Amino acid sequence: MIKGNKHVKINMKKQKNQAVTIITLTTLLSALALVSADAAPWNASVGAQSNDKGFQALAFLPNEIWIHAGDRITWTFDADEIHTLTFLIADQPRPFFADGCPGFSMDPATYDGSTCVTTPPMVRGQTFTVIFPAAGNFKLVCLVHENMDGRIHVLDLSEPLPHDQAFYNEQADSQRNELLSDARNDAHAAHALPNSSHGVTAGAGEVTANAGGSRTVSALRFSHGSIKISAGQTVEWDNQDPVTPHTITFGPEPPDLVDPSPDVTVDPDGARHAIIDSTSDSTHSGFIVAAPQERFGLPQAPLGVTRFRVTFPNAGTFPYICALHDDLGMTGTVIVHH
Ligand SMILES: [Cu+2]
Repeated sequence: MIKGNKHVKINMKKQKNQAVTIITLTTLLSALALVSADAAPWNASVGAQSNDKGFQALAFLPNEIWIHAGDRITWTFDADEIHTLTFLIADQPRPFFADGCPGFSMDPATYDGSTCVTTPPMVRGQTFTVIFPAAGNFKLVCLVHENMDGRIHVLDLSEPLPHDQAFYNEQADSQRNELLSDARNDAHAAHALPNSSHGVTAGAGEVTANAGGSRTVSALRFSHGSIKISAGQTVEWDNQDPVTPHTITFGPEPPDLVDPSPDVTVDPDGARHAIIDSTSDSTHSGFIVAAPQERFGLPQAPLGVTRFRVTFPNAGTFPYICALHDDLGMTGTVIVHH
């Protein structure tokens, strides 16, 4: 803007007869300068994790921001767990994250409530900017995680903003610390309650809320990195997380992660059960996950399958993974003695 004004002043000296036009131009430039100084760039982040990636905060940090119409917010992704940054339109059914809105928005995107905006799944280090030209209150969601949302209040320029960027940085820091320490506590409290004496908890977590929306924390670890049993015994995995699915997968990952492999049977109490005879056997639990949350006016959700059992008739060392989170370190071993 300084350069522009200088240029305008030089023009003024050279062409006095166009002074009126130039004064108008100068006024316009000053007005633009005011608007652009006002159209503040804001910053926030998406997700957070512990150093070993085992504890994940599935949250927008912070998840409630007040800005002016014309402002933009740049979100920085901060986790190896995938997230999307998504603004749906009213009444739009939640799409599958890999499909987008459908499709994915260009960076920077503009959102005023009339057209859906979404990123593809993104991870640590990536950024995405959204410009908000019109006043309104907008819900921000992650298409990967159902209990991860926030809200952006876009106010007219005449309205004062309640907070500055330093406030939001502080909010993000304290919410990050709170959520990750919740995840740590959940993991420590999550002692498997098996129906056999050999229980492993496959994931723990909780959904929490503040005035901005829902946040989820997840401990993406098996409670016992390795468990020792005797031949003929059964190990039972239980998922204590309210929303995050996990799998117990011996051998190669099947193409279909949701459903159990054909060898898996169902026990009378609904738990899935497999038998692994040798270290070359493979089996896949399918998603072990809590039932979805109930909503008024909808049919009640079916019971989720939250337990998986494997019987080991023979001795050996049997490594396994969670096919969804092995890249974040969710792996384990069953050691079977004679
Ligand atoms: Cu998992």
